[in-house]
Amino acid sequence: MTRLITVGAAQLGPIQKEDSRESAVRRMIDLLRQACSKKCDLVVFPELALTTFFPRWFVDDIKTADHWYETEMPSLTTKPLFDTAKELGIGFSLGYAELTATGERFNTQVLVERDGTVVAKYRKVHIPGHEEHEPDRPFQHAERYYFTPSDEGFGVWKAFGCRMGMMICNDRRWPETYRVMGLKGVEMILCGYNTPMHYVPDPSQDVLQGFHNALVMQSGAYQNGTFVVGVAKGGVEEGVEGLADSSIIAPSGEILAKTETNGDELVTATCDLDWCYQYKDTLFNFDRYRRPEVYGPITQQRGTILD
Ligand code: CDT
Repeated sequence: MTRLITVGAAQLGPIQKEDSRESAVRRMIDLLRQACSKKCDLVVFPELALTTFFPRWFVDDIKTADHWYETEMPSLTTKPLFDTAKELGIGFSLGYAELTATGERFNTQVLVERDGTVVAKYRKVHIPGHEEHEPDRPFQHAERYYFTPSDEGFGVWKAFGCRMGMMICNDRRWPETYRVMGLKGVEMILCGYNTPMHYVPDPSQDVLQGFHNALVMQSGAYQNGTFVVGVAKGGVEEGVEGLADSSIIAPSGEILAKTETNGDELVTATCDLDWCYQYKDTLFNFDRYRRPEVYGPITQQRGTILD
């Protein structure tokens, strides 16, 4: 039987420092309603979708940043989003900063089914940027100060009649992210991102941001025979321009839908999951063609070792 999922990439424009979570939730509810009129089963929102991208500022005492984090999900503030999704019968995935009961801080994404139940939470594995204050930068990218890298790895969950995976922003640049999920049979990977157009350590990469974003997600989709849904928080947020270019990518690596603006915008695609097997069962038949016996260094060492 054909398995079809209509998915929406619900890009958000900027969320400024003074904007409330309630206003972000209202914007997401508006996108959910648009998604309903496009008959979506699932809507994907960006990384840190409830607040501004706060790691662009450093604070000496991290406890003074607690207000950026969620201690529960759903929370009082996000409940209207869960309620609307349930009312419309649409699932969603949403990124947020998580502060656990034991005081751990993760960059997290939640997957919610059409009946409003939480399927899974994924905590970001690859945390980019820096740990310390770097006062000479035009803006900070202190994610490594604000978030602990998760050791839980990459899960794949049965939901929406599909094998679903999640990754968050910088995770999408690492081929291991996709391959671990590929080895668990993933059919659709959901990814939110906040990508500054200006890469401070090497500004020559600035003009390539859109190219690199497409390059990594299209190749990850193709090499693992999976759909990838990449969703931005784009536009100028607190003076920092963020890449938009949200897209829905097929297992062939082709882009099926892509946003045209850098504001709140929904694009959708109906995904036939059988398409995954045109790649998983042929060129990328892992069981037939992979050679894990010669891939040892991938898990045994972190950095390059020169002879
Ligand atoms: N949010 C996030 O992971 N952004 C990174 C920026 C890398 S530059 C410090 C990204 O990979 O897009």
